[in-house]
Amino acid sequence: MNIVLTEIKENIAVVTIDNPPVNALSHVVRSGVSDAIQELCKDTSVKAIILICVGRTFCAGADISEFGKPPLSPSLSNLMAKMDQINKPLIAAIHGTALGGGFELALGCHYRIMIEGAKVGLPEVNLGLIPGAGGTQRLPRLIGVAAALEMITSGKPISARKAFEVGVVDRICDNNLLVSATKFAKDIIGKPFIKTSELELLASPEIFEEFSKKILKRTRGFLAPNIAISAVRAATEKSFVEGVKFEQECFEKLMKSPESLAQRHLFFAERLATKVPDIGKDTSIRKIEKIAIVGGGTMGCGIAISFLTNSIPVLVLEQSAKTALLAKSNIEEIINTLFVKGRLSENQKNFTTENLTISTEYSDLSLSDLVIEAVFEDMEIKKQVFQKIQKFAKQDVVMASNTSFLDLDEIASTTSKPQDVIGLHFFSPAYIMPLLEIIRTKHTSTDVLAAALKLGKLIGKKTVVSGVCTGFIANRMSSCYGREAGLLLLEGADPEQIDNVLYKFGMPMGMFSMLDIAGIDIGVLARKNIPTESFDERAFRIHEALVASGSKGQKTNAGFYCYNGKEKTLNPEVEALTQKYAEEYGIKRRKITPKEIEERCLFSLINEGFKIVEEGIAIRASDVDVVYTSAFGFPRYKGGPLHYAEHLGLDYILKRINKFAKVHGNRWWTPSSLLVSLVRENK
Ligand code: T1G
Repeated sequence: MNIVLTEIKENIAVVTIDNPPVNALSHVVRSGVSDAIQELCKDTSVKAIILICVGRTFCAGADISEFGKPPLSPSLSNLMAKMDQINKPLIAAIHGTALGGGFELALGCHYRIMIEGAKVGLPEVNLGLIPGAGGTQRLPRLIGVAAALEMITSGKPISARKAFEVGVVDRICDNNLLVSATKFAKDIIGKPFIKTSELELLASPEIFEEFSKKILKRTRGFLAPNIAISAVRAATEKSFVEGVKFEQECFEKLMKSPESLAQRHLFFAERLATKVPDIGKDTSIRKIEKIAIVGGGTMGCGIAISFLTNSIPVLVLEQSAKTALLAKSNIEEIINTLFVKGRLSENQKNFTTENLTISTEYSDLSLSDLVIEAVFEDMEIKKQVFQKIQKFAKQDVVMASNTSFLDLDEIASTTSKPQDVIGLHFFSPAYIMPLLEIIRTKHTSTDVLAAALKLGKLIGKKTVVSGVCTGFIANRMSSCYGREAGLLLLEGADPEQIDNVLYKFGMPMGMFSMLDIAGIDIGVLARKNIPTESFDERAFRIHEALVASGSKGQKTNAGFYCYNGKEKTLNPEVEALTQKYAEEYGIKRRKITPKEIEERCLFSLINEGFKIVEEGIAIRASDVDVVYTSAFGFPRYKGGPLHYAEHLGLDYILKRINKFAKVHGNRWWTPSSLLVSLVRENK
């Protein structure tokens, strides 16, 4: 199979790239295209060259699997420099998603033609990089500095229509891409063409300072976006050649940065997480087309929206006409808000109203392939719901629970078909949070698990498979992090000090601010359903006392903080409660350093993550990183708790855990045996 094939017809050359799965610009592709262009330049019969790909997409970027390995010539930059010398028009014919180096390859051509529905983008910042093949120099020359800064620092692709509007694409065509590109070539043969690199570019220096301020919040802690700004600025202050040189220097520095290593780790980790050892390409997949959700509360409505906005019809079952109506209006209100914010298309909005069915009759579940219960987090209630689902749904219905920590093996054992039971743990709000924990019970059959993985991808979720334990992966780890924060409160830190340390580390917000937003009562209620020995009740006494006094968080204008409009101040109740319970538990309060706060919260998280892997609850360590970055916003530029542990040094982590064990006891600080063995192996 030729990865790069050249054909010449009627003095138009077509260079076709065929490098599945995404036509990544691997060394073989770069060499093939370079050689092809060299030959075609010499062939005077060739009047135009079309660059096109087969398969699902135009080149989707440099080959990320080559990163960190010795570079192989020609580099993408060498190829782009060669293309810049071409003496005949080069046309990029784009379908699918031309991203990163793929889009840069297209920018290095003189013309671009795109299929309607295709996308182009420079997502390098998602990998902790900046475009490294001239993108920061060519894109602003084509679409202007402001639009280029937005595209490059957001990493978000744009549609063919938008690309045509901003002038980075010359023509949009129907699905006959090669036919359209050939016709376009004939239209431009003989006409003068200009190189992107020769386009003039001017901009005031202020635009860069203002833009850097504008993106400060959303890029906090990330290196690449601001370096991208400096590379685009270089395009306005240096010659093209010097600008490309500056871009390359920045790119190479970022390539070696811990931030990029962390973000590239997550790129592959998120794809690896969908690979389950006993689910192969030939594993049968249970058919799931008709989906029903029992429970139209916050979670049920959020889950319904996740399906509806991905063109999957949903039936929502509620207990009464009143609650059914409420569920319907909640869903419609959220859909409308998303639409007004531009987060949904007109089609998605219309699809939802036309494909949401609300019912109060269990008999309406008779045609459902999948029924997800999203009722109150109470074991008995869930068991009753599963009994009713079995009674009214069809024989091979898949029964899923959205429980966030209850024992799914126990729930499955109450059904006559435990092999058809699975957990689909969405995070609230379900239509926004990217993670879907798929809980595999000891009975879940492979065709059901395969169907859940397929469904997760279909609705754009990052899926991670978890075994059954209290809290599965996400909440089990979060409870350790929360425990240490609660104990530190009793030991002398205050909520603000703890929150500031965690925010400075890179978490989206501190533990107590997060509890106030989510509602302190959620955790208090959850702990009533789990064995008391599975958590340290001292760490949550203040939470319980606050909830008992009505301070449940932002929704009651008081929790760990008091909220008065935009003003947020420490709740004085907390200090009094802290004193009271510290005394009750005989805890001598002391000054606590930011380092201790950070290490106790994060190392407890890391230790639990290693335990989750060693127990086989998570299939692999990188799955834990996917969970914690997607569910709780662990900074992506640190790669997730276990990647971060590797970066810090496992021996250091173990040493500190042993120290905490000495001071605070072994109950919560027994080091994971996997961690211990990894340290021993690394010695
Ligand atoms: N290199 C190598 N492998 C890649 C790849 C890439 N760029 N992109 C995807 N794959 C693999 C992926 O690991 C998976 O492998 C399979 O393809 C399908 O991917 C110089 C330096 C294109 C939108 O960041 O966003 O260019 O698991 O499951 O959901 O400036 O892949 O099957 O073995 O994601 O249909 C810039 C990254 C690189 C694009 C398709 N480009 N890729 O999504 O499939 S840096 C990117 C994606 C760069 C230049 C810089 C998506 C996709 P496996 P998938 P998908």
